[in-house]
Amino acid sequence: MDFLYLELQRCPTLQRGLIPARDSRQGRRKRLATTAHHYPRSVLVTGGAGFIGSNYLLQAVKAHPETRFVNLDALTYAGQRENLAALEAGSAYTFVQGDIADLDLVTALSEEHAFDTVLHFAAESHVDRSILDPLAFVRTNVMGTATLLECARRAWNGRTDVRFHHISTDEVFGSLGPEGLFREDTAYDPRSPYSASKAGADHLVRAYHETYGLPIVISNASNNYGPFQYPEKLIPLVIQNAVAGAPVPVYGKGDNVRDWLHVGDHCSAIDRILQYAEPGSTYLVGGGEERSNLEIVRLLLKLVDQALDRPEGTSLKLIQFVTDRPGHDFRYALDGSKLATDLDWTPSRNLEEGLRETVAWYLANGTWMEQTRNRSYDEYYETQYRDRIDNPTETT
Ligand code: NAD
Ligand code: TDX
Repeated sequence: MDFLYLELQRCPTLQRGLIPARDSRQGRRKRLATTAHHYPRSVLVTGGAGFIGSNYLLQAVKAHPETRFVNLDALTYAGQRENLAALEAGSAYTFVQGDIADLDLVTALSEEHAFDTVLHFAAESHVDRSILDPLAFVRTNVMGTATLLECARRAWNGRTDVRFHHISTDEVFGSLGPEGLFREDTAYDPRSPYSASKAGADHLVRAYHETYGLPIVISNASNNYGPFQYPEKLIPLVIQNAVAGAPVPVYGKGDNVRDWLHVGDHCSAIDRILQYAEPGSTYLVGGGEERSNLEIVRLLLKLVDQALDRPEGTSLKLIQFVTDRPGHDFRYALDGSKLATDLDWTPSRNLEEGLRETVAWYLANGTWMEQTRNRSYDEYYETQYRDRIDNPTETT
């Protein structure tokens, strides 16, 4: 069973039989340009208390009722165990607080649970923090990934019925100009400590495949948005500042471009890749929704105003152009055709609808935001933004 099954269960159009569920699924399987099929039974999920990991586990535990999931998460500022409270009562899900760079812990967990799958989300994930404190990124993203790989190599000892799936980012490819797309064979050219550390992790994952034959897959995704994203990232930051009537900081001129992917789509792509990608392969996962930062910010402000019944345009005055991010990558954009052709996967969410739902989620989950906005967030915000906001570069 995969996430498509869940989509079919909740989609009235499909339930009414316009696209028969069974036929659709069988048809998809026939079209896949792969002979691989890995069905996970015992999965080590790392970083499952973070944004994407939480969304993945909430879907996967339902979609794979016969699979057991162990979530190893250090609960850094970005991890919230409460996201997954609903899963803790069941026997299919276990939470372990710990560090992926702790070889003894990871070894003990793999002996206890006999994992056949590692789904590796855990990372330091915010570019701005990597500029403030790069070594934390090298430690978790490079050393942590190396530790997991080494543990998997020792535990699996040449087995082929296993998978190590690294969740990576399009940022490893660097910065595009106004034209062109990243492809799976684009040369790596990371430009921030975050993207360099993710590139280092990708290289190690591939090295374990080439050298030891470890059955790995890598997916490099574009910018995600949706529920449970820590408010340091652009979209939740804009929503919360707009709700509070606080300045909305836009780096530089706001003309940098990102390709936005709904986290639910990303999770369904991960599920497809994990099960059907050939060992050793890489897939790019994009949302096909390129926008400049200024376009995204304006759209979000409109959606917040609508959700709060404010007169149209009320929040636009909150936009404040501030000092740019050093080394700010200009544009990310992906060619998703390999994933579409080989594994019959394309994103399903429209950006404006996805953002409207996301705004509604944050407005309905104020307590989550309060819990997440702990002291460390306020300290971080002060360090990252105080000078910028006190010294705007221009105003709208
Ligand atoms: P996040 O920052 O929201 O969550 C990271 C999680 O990892 C947190 O729960 C944290 O507690 C945990 N963690 C951090 N260090 C750890 C350690 N040493 N040991 C164990 N757990 C640790 O990140 P996210 O946005 O959910 O991203 C998940 C993965 O997806 C990352 O690898 C990231 O590089 C990748 N990615 C993210 C995006 C995006 O737009 N957010 C896009 C592409 C790829
Ligand atoms: O306050 C802000 N103002 C602003 O203009 C913030 C936080 C961001 N920005 C800009 C910088 C980027 O061009 O918005 C864009 C998006 O910024 P982030 O949300 O920080 O994402 P980005 O740096 O693009 O990286 C994200 O996508 C790829 C994730 O954080 C990474 O984990 C992922 O790998």
